[in-house]
Amino acid sequence: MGAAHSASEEVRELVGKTGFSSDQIEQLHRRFKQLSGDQPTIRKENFNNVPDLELNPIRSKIIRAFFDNRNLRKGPSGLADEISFEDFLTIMAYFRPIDIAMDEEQVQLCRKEKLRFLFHMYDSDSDGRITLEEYRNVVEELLSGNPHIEKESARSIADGAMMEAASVCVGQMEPDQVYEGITFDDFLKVGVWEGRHVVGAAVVGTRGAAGWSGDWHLGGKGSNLGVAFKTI
Ligand SMILES: [Ca+2]
Repeated sequence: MGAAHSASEEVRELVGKTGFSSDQIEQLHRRFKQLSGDQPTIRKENFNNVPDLELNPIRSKIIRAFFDNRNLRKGPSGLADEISFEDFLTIMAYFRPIDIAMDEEQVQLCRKEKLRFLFHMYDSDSDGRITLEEYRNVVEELLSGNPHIEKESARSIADGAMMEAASVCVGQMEPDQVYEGITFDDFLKVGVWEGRHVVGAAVVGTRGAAGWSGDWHLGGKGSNLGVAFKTI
């Protein structure tokens, strides 16, 4: 942390801004320093040496999510070249477990933020819609780690989910009508994340679910997205 303020003053400010406790901020700061090699910012290359990410089929999407201006709340599209510690906290906050002390409204808000983060992972060109191509892309990548699932099957899983989204959101379509893709509102309506596959289930989490029990986990043990964020 910078030299302008005392460290504790800066931690206090970050507690107010991010909702993390001062202990959590210090713990995350140690990880940030480890990752950045003691530099003030992290670049994409710094993620190359995270062992738990190495085998993750959607590794590139996870790393990209850290630099996505939408997730950093810095703009409607584009990627940042590097992120500061405060940016890092902004991203880590999406992975924070749903707190049992939250009231229903806060839980809904928290879930919506997580879903927005997830939506951005699918909507790779930031145009506000997940097209069939983008959806296929994530599902194929996600299932690529499983030798028993062929590319064709991944494709049909994606196509089936997309058709369902169209029927829920548009209803009966005319023969020449084209469904242009899932908007964020559609995404909330359709519930593509709910158990459809592990990205959604893991990111959204549920109150008290094992994957979210107080650790920086994205996904449970053995899941495709079993990224232990504690190693980040
Ligand atoms: Ca898109």
